Amino acid sequence: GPGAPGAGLGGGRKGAGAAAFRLSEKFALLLVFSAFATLCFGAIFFLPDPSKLLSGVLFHAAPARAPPADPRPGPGARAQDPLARIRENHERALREAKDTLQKPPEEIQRDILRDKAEVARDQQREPEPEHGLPALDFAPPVGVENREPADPAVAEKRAKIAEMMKHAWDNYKLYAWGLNELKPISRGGHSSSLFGNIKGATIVDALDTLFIMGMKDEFQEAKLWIEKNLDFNVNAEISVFEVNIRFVGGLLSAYYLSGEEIFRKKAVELGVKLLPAFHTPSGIPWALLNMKSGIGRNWPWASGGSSILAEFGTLHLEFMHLSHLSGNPIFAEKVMNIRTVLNKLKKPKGLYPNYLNPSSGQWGQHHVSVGGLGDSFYEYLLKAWLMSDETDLEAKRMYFDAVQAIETHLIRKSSGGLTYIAEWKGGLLEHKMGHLTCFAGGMFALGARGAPEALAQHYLELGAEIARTCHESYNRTFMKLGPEAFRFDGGVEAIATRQNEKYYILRPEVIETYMYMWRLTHNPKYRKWAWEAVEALESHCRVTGGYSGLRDVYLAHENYDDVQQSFFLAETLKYLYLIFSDDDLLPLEHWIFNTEAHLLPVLRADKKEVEVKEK
Ligand code: DMJ
Repeated sequence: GPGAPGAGLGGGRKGAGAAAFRLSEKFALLLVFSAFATLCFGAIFFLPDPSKLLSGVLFHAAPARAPPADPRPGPGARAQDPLARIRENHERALREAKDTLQKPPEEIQRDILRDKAEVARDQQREPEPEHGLPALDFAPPVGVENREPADPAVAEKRAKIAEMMKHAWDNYKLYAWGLNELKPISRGGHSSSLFGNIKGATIVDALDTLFIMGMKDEFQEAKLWIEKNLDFNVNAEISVFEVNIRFVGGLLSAYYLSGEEIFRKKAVELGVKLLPAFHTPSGIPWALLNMKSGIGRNWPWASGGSSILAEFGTLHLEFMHLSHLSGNPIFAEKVMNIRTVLNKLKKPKGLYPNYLNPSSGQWGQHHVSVGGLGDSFYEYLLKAWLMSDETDLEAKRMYFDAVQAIETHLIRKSSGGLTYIAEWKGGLLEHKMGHLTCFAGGMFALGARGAPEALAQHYLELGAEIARTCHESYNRTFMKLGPEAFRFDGGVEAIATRQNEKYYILRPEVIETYMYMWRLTHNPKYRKWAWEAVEALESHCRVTGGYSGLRDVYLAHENYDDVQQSFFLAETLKYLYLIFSDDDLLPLEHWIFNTEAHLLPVLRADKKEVEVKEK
């Protein structure tokens, strides 16, 4: 009733008590209203997206490169604590709403019209997927003759790796043909939401490895499947990054090796289907795209609706080739615009944060990583320069500037003498290195070619040190295969301390670094380490139905994850094969490996259709 709150506020004075009563009533109503408003905000921002619930991807949506959740309190704790996260997001939503409201209505209207006009302009220039392609003289590929290594011991090892490929392929064919990946224990198909309803990831990812290993019949059956079944008209959301590196990359590579038109046609057709991902105010593409509707969005977990550096920064090589093969500059323009946006932004301490908001064109959270969420962005800067026949000087400058900042702020040496690359969380270092980060050894060594003479040796040595650290991460496990992430704190070095970081999913990065180090130094230890990995894969990952990942590499018994990842055939086995081949198979001066180990030839300066110039 009306008496109680008034008595509490107004003491004994009757008139004042009544006024206070009305006031407090208003106050209580206000409280109820704001609680209700908070709940609504909570519902808008934190209830799961119903489209995901329907497609059943809610619990599988993390991209291959997303680091596992960090349960520790400390620097990362704010993001982990659900209440803190709710508060943070709520405040951000209010800030954004306020920003918009502060604009005069004409300005808001102008912004909307400008965005719409830009999108419409883009759409008009986008080719129809079924458009014909210009005739192109196919240049025979360099360095694909499959000669036996001169040393019989090496030849024997190489033959063993080809046999591993056959085992992986035959079982995929037997139990999961046409589906994305194989479940080697349950012997069936495995599908990942990363590819939406696109099918056949293993077939497309394996194409060039089959070709290089001389598995001609298998290559032919893969080609036939692609001709008849590979279909991109799917009404489902895909990861633009994953589809680009595996499908576009795999098809381009197969074309450049075999000259078969079907691969060029399919690659360009898919490239066109990916173009709507760039329909954002800044031109920084969405992470996720519905291939049918052309509607894009970002991962719901990514800082304030941001796109991810390693995702939008890993389109460049493939898109430059799409322009080259289609004669349409639109693909190259899209990725060059990403550069323009990046070059306009101020970088904290010269570092590139992992998150960039495609609407505002501004950085999200200041987290920096050479592993998950950042990695292949740096790789593609270096390779863009190499692939342009060393003419893309802007990419070269961006690469070396970034590496310099990484060396200053992220690279450290442990007390035991192991060099590692830590993660940067807004200025605080997390002394953890991911398996994914291990690719950087090869990248530093490959980059030595472009460094000033005084630094070339330094980069080669840095590559060697990272290779040694990553080898240690393998050597300090029971299975002799490396964990997903390892730490340099709490008294350990190169060891995983958290249960959710102890798994190995047949990843290639450590072997990839051995491959570059072998090619660039010919130090026999890299072949020795690669062979240790082959033996470990054979002892612990090989099963009757193919190859499986492991849930804990520190245990004495195998606990299989029951997935044969498509990158095991695209990358892990290809890099192993190259380590035991002579250098004239796929010489590094002629071929660039995309981040899924697919082969793209250097675009010779005199033959290029799309010119890339320093701004
Ligand atoms: C692959 O898809 C690629 O190597 C990508 O760059 C990272 N993740 C996997 C392998 O670990």
